[in-house]
Amino acid sequence: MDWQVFLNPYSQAVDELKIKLKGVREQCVIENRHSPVEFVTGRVKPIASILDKMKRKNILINEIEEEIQDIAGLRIMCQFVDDIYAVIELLRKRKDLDFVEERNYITHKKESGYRSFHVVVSYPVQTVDGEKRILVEIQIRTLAMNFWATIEHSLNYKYEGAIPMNIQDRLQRAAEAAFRLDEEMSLIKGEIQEAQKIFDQKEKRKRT
Ligand code: 0O2
Ligand code: 0O2
Repeated sequence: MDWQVFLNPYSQAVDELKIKLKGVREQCVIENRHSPVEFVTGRVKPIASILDKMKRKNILINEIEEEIQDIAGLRIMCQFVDDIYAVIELLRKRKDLDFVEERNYITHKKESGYRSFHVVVSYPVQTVDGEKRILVEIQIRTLAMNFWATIEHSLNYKYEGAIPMNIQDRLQRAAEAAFRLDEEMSLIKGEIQEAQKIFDQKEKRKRT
């Protein structure tokens, strides 16, 4: 298996989608509209993580293209829960990707307390040998969900998946606090957006 050759289209897809999704924010900022996209990150899954997942899920090397859906991964962070659904609608309308699967871990949060909306899309990459469609996982979450998931991910790494009970309890409580934070922010969404519009206009005037 030549990993460099295999992963190249995935890395191309991540780079392209990062630019395209950041473009959504740019357009909104230019047009002085509220952007449902706060920021975008992306990565190609490291080879060691692909091998781990193959082992854990009994996936053969010739099955990874179909069975491992997050070799290319994008993450879209939003300010408000409503923005997540706006982003999903926006993605659904795009002509450069097709939805394959949706996983709503917001209405169905994971046992760990994890919340996010996952969409798996099929994305066409133009290669020297023609078009190649690959699967890309897009995770869409609020800043609060991202904060929680980032911390939980590091703790899982530290404890190699066996987080002590007392810390698990704390994480559960932190997840509930993050949920309440999202709810509180939604209640004053109008106020916040108005303030941000005024701020953005001021910033724009400074630059022109
Ligand atoms: P900017 O100008 O900082 O917004 P790249 O290839 O440069 O696009 P890179 O370095 O591969 O991106 O990093 P990654 O992990 O894909 O994305 C990190 C981006 O997320 C950076 O933006 C960070 O600034 C941004 N980011 C991280 N945390 C926050 C946050 O809490 N709020 C906001 N608004 N942005 C955050 P860039 O691309 O460097 O551009
Ligand atoms: P990375 O690169 O570290 O993010 P799975 O069986 O859980 O591995 P599945 O069912 O194919 O994967 O997909 P799922 O559950 O929709 O998405 C898995 C990804 O969602 C994980 O990727 C995480 O990014 C995120 N995720 C899912 N559950 C949790 C959780 O409890 N805590 C945190 N912090 N993140 C979660 P990986 O594989 O960890 O890769």
